[in-house]
Amino acid sequence: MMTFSHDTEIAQAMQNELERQRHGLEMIPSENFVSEAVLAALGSVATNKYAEGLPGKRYYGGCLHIDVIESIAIERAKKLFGAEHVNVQPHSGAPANNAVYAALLQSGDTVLGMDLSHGGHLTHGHPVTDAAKRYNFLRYKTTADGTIDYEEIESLAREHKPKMILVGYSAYTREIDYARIATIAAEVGALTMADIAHIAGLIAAGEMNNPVPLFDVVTTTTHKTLRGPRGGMIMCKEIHAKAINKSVFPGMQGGPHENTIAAKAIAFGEALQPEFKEYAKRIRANAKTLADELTKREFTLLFGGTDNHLLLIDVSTKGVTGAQAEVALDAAGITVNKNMIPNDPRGPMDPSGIRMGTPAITTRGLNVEHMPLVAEWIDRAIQHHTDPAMLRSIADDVRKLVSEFPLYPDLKYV
Ligand code: DSN
Repeated sequence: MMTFSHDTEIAQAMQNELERQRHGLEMIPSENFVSEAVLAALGSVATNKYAEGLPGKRYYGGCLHIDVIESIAIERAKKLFGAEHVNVQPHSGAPANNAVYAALLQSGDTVLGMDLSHGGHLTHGHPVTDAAKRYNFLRYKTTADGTIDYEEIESLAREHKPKMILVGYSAYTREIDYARIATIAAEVGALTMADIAHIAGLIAAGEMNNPVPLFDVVTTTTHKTLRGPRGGMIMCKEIHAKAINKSVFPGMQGGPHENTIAAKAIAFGEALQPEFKEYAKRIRANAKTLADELTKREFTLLFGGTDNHLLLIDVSTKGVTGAQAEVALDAAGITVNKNMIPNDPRGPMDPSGIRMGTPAITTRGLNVEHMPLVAEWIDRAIQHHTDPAMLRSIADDVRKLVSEFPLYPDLKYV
């Protein structure tokens, strides 16, 4: 077996990370556990190869086999999402989004995207990003009852005539009406872009609406509900293919990470199997049941619940801040992240909310029958957030439950 156990510093830290993943409930909605095949591809010899360019048109010799790998990744992605054109080279979600902007926009162009605190993403025009300096992002918000405000999008679109309308979110829990967005965009002559990073696996499995047939361009990461390696991907109409390819390379990136592309191909192959449809159904069922169980325990769920894999919760109604809840849950063996909520009066380092999701615990093997217990632990940890003994005893119970679902049982770094 190939190993780096001779590098004791890294090996020990890696073993510690493996144990952390094994012994806790991983509930950050953007994380997951890849298959052993995906893990093996990431550590494969494909990492040695430079392959700037695209399959069949490379700037380096020796790309014969890499071309096979990348072509399979592209074909599988096309089949999964019904895409006309796919570029699998973006290193991750943010570079994928920036490559799309560079391909399809001119400096100063107006883009409509959702406000971060209402569920959007930093790369959708938050003022701290580079893209926000280059383009004129207008940010729409959700309504008071917690749905996307399509009427606001429509009126902002009519008033400002954006070059692009952007949907797809990282903390929004409801289904998206892509057809309605496409109609608004057609009326004002805007391009349509969806960032499906969070829900790509649910879309691939047919569990949520698919924007790919309707939209000009769709970006995603491959490591969230899609359960692949950390990485990005762009899907688009054939008409944009050339501009997108050029923008990824040489516009933004150099050599593609072919080990990651091999891992993407394997993950897409897994997502094409019938078992993946069952997995996606279970993710949603777990999220819905957890939402119901937390609501019974008087938690305040934003957007009135969930249609997808994630929950956004206002923990201020429980007398704690998002950061306090995150720290307490961590001590109880449950990993979530603090998160802004719509119109949050608090700041991003200690907001009013937490965000959690079910993709990783579903991969682990938990089902709806486990969700009342998970909700009970979350409730107890937050109520007793200043009681280390209580938090430790929850962590012990968590550890007992997850040990029934082994994670990478043969893996060992030290
Ligand atoms: N950082 C990711 C998330 O957690 O949602 C999005 O890029």
